[in-house]
Amino acid sequence: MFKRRYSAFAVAREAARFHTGWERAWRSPEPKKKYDVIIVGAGGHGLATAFYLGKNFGITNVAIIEKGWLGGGNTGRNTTIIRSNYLQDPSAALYEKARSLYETMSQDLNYNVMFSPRGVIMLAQTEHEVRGYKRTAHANALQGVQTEFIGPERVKELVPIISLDGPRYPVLGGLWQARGGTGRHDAVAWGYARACSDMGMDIIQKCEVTGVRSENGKVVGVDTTKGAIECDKLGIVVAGNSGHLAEMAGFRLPMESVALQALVSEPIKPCMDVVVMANTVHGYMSQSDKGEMVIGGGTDGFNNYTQRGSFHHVEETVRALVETFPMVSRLKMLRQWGGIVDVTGDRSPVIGKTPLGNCFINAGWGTGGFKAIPGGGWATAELIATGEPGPLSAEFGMERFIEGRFIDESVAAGVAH
Ligand code: FAD
Ligand code: PYC
Repeated sequence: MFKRRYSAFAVAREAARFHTGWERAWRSPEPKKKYDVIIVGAGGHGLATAFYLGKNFGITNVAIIEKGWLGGGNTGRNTTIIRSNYLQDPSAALYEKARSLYETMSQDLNYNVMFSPRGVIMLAQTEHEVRGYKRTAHANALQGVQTEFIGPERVKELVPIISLDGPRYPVLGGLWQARGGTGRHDAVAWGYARACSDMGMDIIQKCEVTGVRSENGKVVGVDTTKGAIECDKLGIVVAGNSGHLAEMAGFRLPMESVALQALVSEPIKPCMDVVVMANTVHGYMSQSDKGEMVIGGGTDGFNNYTQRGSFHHVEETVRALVETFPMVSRLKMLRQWGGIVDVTGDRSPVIGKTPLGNCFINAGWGTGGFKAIPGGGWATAELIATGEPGPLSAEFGMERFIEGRFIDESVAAGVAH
């Protein structure tokens, strides 16, 4: 697949010639008149969908159309937590597939995505949470997902900087997934983009889709800021902008768009080598390889498209973190940003058909779709290639909201909701 492989030998060769020989990682072509498949949105899910269309189904006459820069949406704005400790069987299957694909992603894409399975703890700080996480651990055992409920002493062993006796909520234990962790978000987008480009797919950046053209109940193409482009099949993969794209295509979605924000501290010496999520007080934290503490909290309580987030959330999030890790009170915060997430009522995504026969959608990942990128892409590629959902996405169609067949993941969605 890769015309020029990245390797230790390539790094040495380029060092010897002052790095003059590196090629661009992906091409930046002008759009063709027509493609077999157009994917709208070059975030992780759009790029992964295109990648698996090529890799698993040999479909490479594909354009991925992006209004900004690839990975510049939520994929490049998230806090990179990867875990598969969900409750319901369809979710556990989808998120565990994704987690397992992360394990080999650097090799599969020949691109270092810095997957770091350092372990994730979701703290239990009320009796209700203890019961909820024990239930999840039992469900995960049946699903083949490795998690365990651990007591407060083990939490303290794993996270020496934690305070077990918070001023409001003590730490009563936690749901521990040792093979959860983090990855480098930009690298995930860049790795997929390079692989798609090498397969001959066109990634068209700075090109906004402004309309969806249909005839007799089928999509025939899209209008864009670079002109009209025809296609046989359309995939809508635009996260917080899903409602807009659906409106262009003439249907409505059971989703809301809200801002979710994150912040990082100044870099400090290594002090915490696992990811900790404190869902009751609404804060979470991990430490990046650069030493910054990566911090986040809940979503804004109202719908908006600001890609920024409200200021009072910063205060609430830091307060939650100071309760949990008193040392945070001595940290300076370096920068803050936000993304627009697409939230469904049952906190599970939609991967499915739409009222237009050849138009498919991957959306509704809310605050938790980074971890799902390879699995979501895999399932969406199968859906687009065959026209029918495969085993991974069978339960995730939009019709579940009409049939009352919810996949309730409000506990697993956790801190950010
Ligand atoms: P995106 O990456 O947003 O990609 C969609 C793309 O579509 C964008 O690039 C956008 O520009 C493009 N687009 C939109 N409209 C158009 C148009 N009209 N024409 C062309 N292109 C268009 N998830 C986790 O699993 N773990 C976490 O720790 C985590 N933390 C988060 C923290 C924050 C602050 C945020 C905001 C999100 C977090 N998430 C996390 C959620 C995760 O980032 C998203 O669920 C995931 O990135 C969604 O990927 P995507 O490819 O669907 O969307
Ligand atoms: O889904 O694990 C997650 C998450 C953490 C912070 C935001 N989303």
